Amino acid sequence: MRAYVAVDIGASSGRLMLANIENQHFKLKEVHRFKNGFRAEDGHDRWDVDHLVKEILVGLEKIKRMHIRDVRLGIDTWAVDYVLVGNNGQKLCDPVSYRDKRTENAVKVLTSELPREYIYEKTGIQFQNFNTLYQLFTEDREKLAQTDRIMMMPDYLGYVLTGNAVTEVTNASTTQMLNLREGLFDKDLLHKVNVYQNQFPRLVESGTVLGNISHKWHLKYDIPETEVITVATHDTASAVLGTPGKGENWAFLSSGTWSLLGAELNTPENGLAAFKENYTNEWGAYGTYRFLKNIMGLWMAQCIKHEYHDKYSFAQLADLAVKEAPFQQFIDVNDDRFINPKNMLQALQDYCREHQQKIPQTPGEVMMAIYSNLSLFYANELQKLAQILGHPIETLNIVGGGSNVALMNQLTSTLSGVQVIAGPSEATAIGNILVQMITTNQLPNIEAGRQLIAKSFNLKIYQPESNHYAKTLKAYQAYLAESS
Ligand code: LRH
Repeated sequence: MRAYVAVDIGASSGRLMLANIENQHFKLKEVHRFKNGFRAEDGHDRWDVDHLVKEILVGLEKIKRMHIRDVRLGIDTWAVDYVLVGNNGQKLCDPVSYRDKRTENAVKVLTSELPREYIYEKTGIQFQNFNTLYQLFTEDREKLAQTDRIMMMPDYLGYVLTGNAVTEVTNASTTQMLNLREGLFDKDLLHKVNVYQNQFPRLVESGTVLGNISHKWHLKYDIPETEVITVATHDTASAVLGTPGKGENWAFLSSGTWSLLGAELNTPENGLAAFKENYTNEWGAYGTYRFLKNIMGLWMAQCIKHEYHDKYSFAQLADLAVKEAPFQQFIDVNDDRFINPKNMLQALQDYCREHQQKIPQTPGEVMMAIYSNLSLFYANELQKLAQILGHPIETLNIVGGGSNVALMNQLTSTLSGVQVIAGPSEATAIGNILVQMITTNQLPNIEAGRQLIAKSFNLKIYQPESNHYAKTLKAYQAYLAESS
């Protein structure tokens, strides 16, 4: 039998996870973990993609040493970033990170030439400076002219490994360049940013067999026979697939570097209310849409942990936070200054100073400020989500690393009055593997996959603790309205 492997690469780390179904339970094991991050080079923050390819192969070597000879493998990464490939099949340069400053004003400039309503009506995608549309808008024109192929990050990794090039839709939709109605790249938007349809490899759905890892890699690395399957290559798409949501009225919160809060829909929702609230309709696997809002997420905590020289683990930071009182200050966590500040702690404290909010000082105070304000933001967005969709949200499924932070799960449940189901923390790798299993007929469909997940993982349930924060949420909403 073949083993299933998920390669799940986020902004700060990547890993290879080995999975299988044993005694009707989904089993998952981490076999390799490596660091990721961007660094300054040639005036931009860039990803080291050769490092990512190498680490995938090193992980596969470990798997072979476990006497596994036959592997199926899917790759997911963060969205929006792309690699420019020349006509010799090689990358022209290392890709620029979406957090790079080059797109700082790009939405403003581009939408002064093409109206927002026009772009949203076509794409249903939220306006974020870092979307591929704006990255290409600010891209080096000379480089673009030399570009044979524009490849999204996970598609590029699959291409380097197999030699086969595709553009997978869940990730491609985050470019803000796909036309919702036509199901293809939108010609007007491509034209606006000086690229051509034929620079993108053919669009494919999640669950397409890409091909085997090329012979040349077998010469360099002692790896198993490996067939690559193009899964839901956008990590958030995989995370939503790996969320054990039940019934009709559940929402998800994929809580990692970003917090992505929303609902899975069968038809996109790109009406006026969604436009005004800047909700997005990213394409999902199996004809679904991820209707969601991007929230700054644990990125803030990750940066601060780093700035404390990694003296504390995340668990220790959470323990310090619990000792502090919540809601000592209101912070709009989606303020642009937090996207890529030189120093996150400084940015947070400056924000509080400028907005006459209490300045958090100790690690516990700082972490509590982040956790309580993320929870407030989630509760506020849950209300908006219910309003836009026109039905109440009964359950919020929190998945990803952030689902381990009990404090935030409880605060979110109490603030929103919604039951929270936390886990699994590895939803992204799980969603990646579920698509591989469906593609290879090990599972009939995603519903069966979600049922399997619900019974295989220990999910934690949080109920609202009376309504003693109802006033706090109202005050926070008033604060946001006033300060925007
Ligand atoms: C999360 C994520 C998110 C995108 C962002 C760029 O990792 O993919 O869905 O908006 O990164």
